[in-house]
Amino acid sequence: MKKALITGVTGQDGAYLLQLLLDKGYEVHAIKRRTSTFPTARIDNIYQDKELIEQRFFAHYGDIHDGMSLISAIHKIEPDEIYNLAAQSHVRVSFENPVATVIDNISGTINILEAIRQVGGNIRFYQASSSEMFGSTPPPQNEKSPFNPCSPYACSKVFGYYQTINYRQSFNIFACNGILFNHESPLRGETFVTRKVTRAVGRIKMGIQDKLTMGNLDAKRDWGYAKEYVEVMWLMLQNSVPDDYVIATGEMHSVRELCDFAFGLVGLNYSDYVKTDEYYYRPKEVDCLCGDSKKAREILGWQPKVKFKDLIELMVEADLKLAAEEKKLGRFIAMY
Ligand code: G4F
Repeated sequence: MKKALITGVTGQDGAYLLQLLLDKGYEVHAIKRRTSTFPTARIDNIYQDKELIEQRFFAHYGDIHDGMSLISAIHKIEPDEIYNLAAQSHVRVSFENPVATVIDNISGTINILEAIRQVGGNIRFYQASSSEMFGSTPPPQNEKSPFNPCSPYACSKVFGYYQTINYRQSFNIFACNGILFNHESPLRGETFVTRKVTRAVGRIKMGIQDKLTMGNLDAKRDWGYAKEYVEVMWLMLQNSVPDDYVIATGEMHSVRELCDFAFGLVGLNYSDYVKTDEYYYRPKEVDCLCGDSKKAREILGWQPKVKFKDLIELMVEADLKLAAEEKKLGRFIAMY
């Protein structure tokens, strides 16, 4: 049975990847930080499955900042594959907490790579790199496009990207970068733009929210479905050679179009509800991201099936149900 180790398992991508690997018959291990409340909402379905938690899913206390704990976890688990998904991933927050963001994102990557080097063996490594690294480089962006990072988050991701390549070249480690463009789902954190909008659409439609306060409506992004994007993380590690891949849909839409389409799905006009506030603007914006994932299509045989409209539809549908549930429970506190 193949064994995988995931950092960041409680995030959106971690939850989908965990499910994917379990479905493929893997034994999956995760590094978990101690917290006083449970951060496991996205993977509670796994915890409810007695067979899985006794035999195929194991969470170990550890910390990506603590290289020793990683080395001992890797010694004990002997994973075939490691997926590094742990990060402070919110771009605007990275301007407020630049040092913590950079430390989190850089030290996790270097500690895992160094642990792999020290433990030895044939462990394959996936690094969650980001389209934010392209920053102000105009679209379409592919593996050959220059990086022009525009935030502390993006700068930290550029470091992780090069560190991954450096360990591949220096120590022959099977290490890959997935340069993922924005990827969303009903599991997306509620402060990222798609989910913020679809949550508001659900709650406004159910009468438990009245306004939505947003930042820059003119920014454009290439939004794909997170559940499909974790499949390509796995595919990268199954290939015969390690490499770096852009993962994207190749479609670009503005935040304004997102609002228009999402509110329109429930028969509302977004301009009646959406207002903007400087608070949500970034000191430096990434205006347009749209990826060219030809290399992944040709080499890994991956291509996205769910595009912008289907994605927003499935998110609005899920968030309408959630808002109906909240209404039933009497949870009328206005968000945002
Ligand atoms: O949803 P966002 O916060 O995502 P962003 O900054 O593009 O980054 C996300 O995708 C990257 C690529 O996969 C990841 F690396 C990163 O970790 C993260 O997951 O914002 C998207 C756009 C931005 O241009 C932002 O300025 O939406 C604009 N926006 C407008 N109003 C807003 C808002 N973003 C947020 N979060 N909240 C707003 O009210």
